[in-house]
Amino acid sequence: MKITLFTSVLFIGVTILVSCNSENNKQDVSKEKPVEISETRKNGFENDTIKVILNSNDKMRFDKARIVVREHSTIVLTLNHTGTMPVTAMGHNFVLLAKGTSISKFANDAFEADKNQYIPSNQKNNIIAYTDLIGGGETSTITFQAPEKGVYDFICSFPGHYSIMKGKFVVE
Ligand SMILES: [Cu+2]
Repeated sequence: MKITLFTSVLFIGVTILVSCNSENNKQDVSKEKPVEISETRKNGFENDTIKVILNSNDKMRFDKARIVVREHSTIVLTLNHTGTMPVTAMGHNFVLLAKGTSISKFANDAFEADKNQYIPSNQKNNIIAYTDLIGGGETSTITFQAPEKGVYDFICSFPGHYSIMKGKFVVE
């Protein structure tokens, strides 16, 4: 008697389980949608343009410690120098470094590159993008493609500035 009851319960249980599964399968099929290809995608890149304004000043500061952009977007970055000091005393630039670049090593090499706006030629492979070196009242705008997803460092490579003038460039 006990065995019969157990078998019945088991049978009912299995029946419920099977019917639930078939319900789920039906729902899954009805939820399927055709794959849509966005018209903004061309050659694998989205044509989104992101404008970034980065200000710098006579107090040796950027106004942003973190810049967040989307993968595959085109970045139009404008660096402003809102101060009045000349480029020789308080020059600023924006240098976006490739992953794995040693900031201190880069800055040391940049120190030697006074003839080249403090952009060290031996570190070209470690630079994703950079602006002109500017003084008070000046502006430099650059356009570049966002690198692959990840977190990158940006600095001002003017001698002595990188320890304060640095931030994270995040590609999501
Ligand atoms: Cu600077």
